[in-house]
Amino acid sequence: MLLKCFRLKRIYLKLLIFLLILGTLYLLYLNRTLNQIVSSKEDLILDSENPLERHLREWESKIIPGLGDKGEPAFLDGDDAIEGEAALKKFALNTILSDRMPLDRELRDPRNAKCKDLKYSPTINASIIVIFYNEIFSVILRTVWSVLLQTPSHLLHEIILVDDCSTDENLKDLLDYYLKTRLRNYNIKLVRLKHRMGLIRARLQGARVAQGDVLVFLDAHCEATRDWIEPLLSRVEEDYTAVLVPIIDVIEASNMGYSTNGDSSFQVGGFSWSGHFTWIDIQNENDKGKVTPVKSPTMAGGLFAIDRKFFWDVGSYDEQMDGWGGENLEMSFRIWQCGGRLETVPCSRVGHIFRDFHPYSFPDNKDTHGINTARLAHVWMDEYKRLFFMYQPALENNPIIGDLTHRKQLRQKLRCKSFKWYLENVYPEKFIPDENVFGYGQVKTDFEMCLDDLQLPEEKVGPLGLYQCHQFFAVSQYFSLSKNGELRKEDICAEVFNEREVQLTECHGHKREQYWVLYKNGTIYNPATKKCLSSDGVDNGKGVIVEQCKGGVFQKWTFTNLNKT
Ligand code: LR7
Ligand code: MN
Repeated sequence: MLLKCFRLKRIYLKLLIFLLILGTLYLLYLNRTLNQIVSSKEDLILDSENPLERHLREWESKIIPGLGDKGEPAFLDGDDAIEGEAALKKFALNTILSDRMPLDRELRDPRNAKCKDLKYSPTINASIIVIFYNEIFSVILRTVWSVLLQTPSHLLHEIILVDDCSTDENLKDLLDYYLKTRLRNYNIKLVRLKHRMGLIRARLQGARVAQGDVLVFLDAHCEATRDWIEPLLSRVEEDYTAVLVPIIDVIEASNMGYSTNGDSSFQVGGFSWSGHFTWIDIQNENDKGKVTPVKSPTMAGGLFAIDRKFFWDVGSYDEQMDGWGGENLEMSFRIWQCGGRLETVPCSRVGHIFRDFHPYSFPDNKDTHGINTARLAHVWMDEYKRLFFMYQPALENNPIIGDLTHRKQLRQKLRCKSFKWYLENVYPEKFIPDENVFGYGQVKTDFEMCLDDLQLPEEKVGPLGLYQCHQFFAVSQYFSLSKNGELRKEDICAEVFNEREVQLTECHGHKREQYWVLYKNGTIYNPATKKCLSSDGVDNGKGVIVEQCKGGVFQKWTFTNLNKT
C-alpha cells in the first residue's frame, strides 16, 4: 500500500516536473518574443538621433492600424488617394497605400475547408529566397513579415533577400537598418549583387548561399497565408523530386485586396507555342475541392519549392539566361523530362501582386523573354521547336541567343527524356497544330485571299478574317483543322455566331458551332447551322461568314498541307 502510494506520488511528481518544464519553456518563448520588441524599442531610444531611425519612425507613424486587415481591399482619402492613383500609373502598384498598410497585416485563411483538417508534420526546413529589383520598400518587407508570421520557426531555416543591384535609395541603408533593428532576431540574409544580373541569375546567387533543406522562391511582392509551407515541405519530404507550386492568389495592385478564385476551381500551368506561360483551369469535382497535389505541366516561375540538392542536381537554371522570362518554362520542361515532377499544391496558398506592366526597364532593351525562350527551345523541345520558331523566326539561328553547349551537355548527362515524351505523358491535352490533324497552314481561296486572325490579341475574341495571302510564312494565316473538326489556332477556335458571323474564341471542345467538316471539293461545312464557310462579299481585312451551301469560288478553300485520312 505504502509502495503503491509512493509510486502514485512519483507519477504526480513526474507530472509536476513535466508541467514545470513546459511552463518554463513557454515563459522562455514569451520572453523571446518580448525581448524582441523590448530590445528593438531599446534600439529606437538609443538611436533616435540617427537619421535612418528618424526616417523610419516618421514613416511608421503614418501607418494606419487595421488598414487592409483580413485582406480586405483598402482605400485612402484626400491627397493620399490622389498620390496613390498617380503611383498606380507609374509603378503599376499603389505604393502609397502599401506604405500606409501595416506590414504585418493578417489575411483571411483562403484555403478550402477540407485543407484545414489535414495535419502535416514535415521534419525538414526551408530557405526562403526573395529576389528584388527596385521593388517598393514596404512591399518587400510585407513579403518578409508574412513569411515570418506564417512559418513555424522550426521550418524556417532562413530568409535570403537578393538585391539585384537596385537603384532605389530606400533599398540601400534604410533596408539594412530596418533588418538590423526591427528584424534583428530573425535569420535574414541580404545579398547585394554588384551588377544587375536579371532575375534568373539573382535567384541562383540566392540559392548559392542557402543552407536549408528546401529552397522556396518568392517574388518580392507576395504574402504567405496560414499553413502555407507545411504541405509544400511534406510533399518534398515524401518525394524529393517533386517541385511544388502553391495556389497563387491575386493581390490587387490598386487596393491590395486579397482575392481567391473560389472553391470550385483552380489553375495549373500550361504554355503556348509562342513560348508564353498560360493558365489551365482545373475544375473541382462536385465543388468539393481537391486537397492533394495536382500534376502541373508547367509553372509560372516566381513561387515554388524544390529540394535544395535536387535543384542543383537537375540543373538549377540556365545561367546564360538574362533579364526576365523563359526560365519558368525551361525549368518546367527540364524537371519533367529529367526525372522530376511538377505539382500544384491546393492547400498551400500565397498571394502575389499582379502588375499591369513591369515598373522597371531592362538594360539594352533586349527581348530577354524571346532570347531565353529560343535557348530553351533549342535545348529541350527537339523537333517541336519548329512551332516556337514559327513565332520567332528571326531568333532561330541568331548568335544573339548565345552558346548552348553546357545546357545540351546537361541534358545528355541527366539522360533526359524527349519533348515528345513530355507532350504524350505530361500534357496530352496540348494541341499540336501540325500533328494528327486533317489539314494545316494557310487556308486559301482561289483568288489569293486567306483566312487570317487579323492579329487577334492573345486570349481575345475577334472575327475570323479574310486577308490577302502573305507570300512568306505568317503566323496570322496559320490554321489547323483538328481531328475533332475544329478550325483552330492553339486554343482559339472558329465558331459561328448568330447563324452568320464567324468568330475566333476559346475552344470549348463540345463541337456544336465550333464543328467543321472539310469536303474534297474544298467546302468547309458547319453542321450546327447547316451552312458553309464563305468569302462572298467579304472585303480585305473583314470577317468571313457562313451562308447557304452552294459550291462555287467563294465557298472553296484549300489548305497548304492536307493529311490524307
Ligand atoms: O531584372 C530583374 N531582377 C529582379 O530581381 C527583374 C526582376 N527582378 C525581380 C522582381 O523584383 C521580382 O521580385 O524578379 C521578381 C519577378 O519579377 P516580376 O514580378 O516583375 O515578374 P512577374 O511576376 O511579372 O513574372 C513571372 O514570370 C517571370 C518570368 O521570368 C518570373 O518567373 C516571375 O517570378 C514570375 N512571377 C510569378 O510566377 C508570380 C505569378 C505570376 C504569374 C503568372
Ligand atoms: Mn511578380
